[in-house]
Amino acid sequence: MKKAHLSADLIAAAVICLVLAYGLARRSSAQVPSNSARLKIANGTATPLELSAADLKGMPRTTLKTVNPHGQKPEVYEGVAIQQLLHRVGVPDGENMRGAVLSSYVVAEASDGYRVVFSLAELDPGILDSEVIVADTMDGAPLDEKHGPFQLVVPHDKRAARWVRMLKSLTVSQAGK
Ligand SMILES: Nc1nc2c(c(=O)[nH]1)N[C@H]1C(S)=C(S)[C@@H](COP(=O)(O)O)O[C@H]1N2
Ligand SMILES: [Mo]
Repeated sequence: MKKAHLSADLIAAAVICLVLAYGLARRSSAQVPSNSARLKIANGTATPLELSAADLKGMPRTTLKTVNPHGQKPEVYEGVAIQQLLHRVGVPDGENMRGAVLSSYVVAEASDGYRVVFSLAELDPGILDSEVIVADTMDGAPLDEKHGPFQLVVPHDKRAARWVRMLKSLTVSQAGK
């Protein structure tokens, strides 16, 4: 009889341990590591691209030396030309940037909810010397929490308002549709 009690206690203790361990495991898996950030790039009904920081490092890279309108000294940004990224979701370039495409626009959204718009045409180097990039480093170092991991750098703008920090997504849409 005593033996039966003991094993019931043991089973209860084991169950409590399992429940605690499960709870701890869930808590730690809920903490998103910072390197899991994804940049989403969407164009209409096509499957959106979800790029990791490593994906971005593996694409053709662009380096830009520019002065942040709110800073004084030149800064060197490195990342991927926005046109490269848009191309991956079917945005045309060169001579194909014509017709209905010219009524399309990109919404760039940040993780704090900040959003800005660009027309597709103003992001096309064949139309404008815009040189917009999605940067992931500044002066050789990864962007800090306030700016990164991804940030738009918009050298042709006279104010920094469209230098979207903490960039989360780029979404292409057609005006009036
Ligand atoms: N995500 C996000 N990006 C943003 C903003 C913002 O509020 N949220 N403000 C913009 C404006 S108005 C300016 S002037 C610059 C300021 O950037 P800084 O703090 O690096 O100077 O960020 C731009 N990018
Ligand atoms: Mo600003």
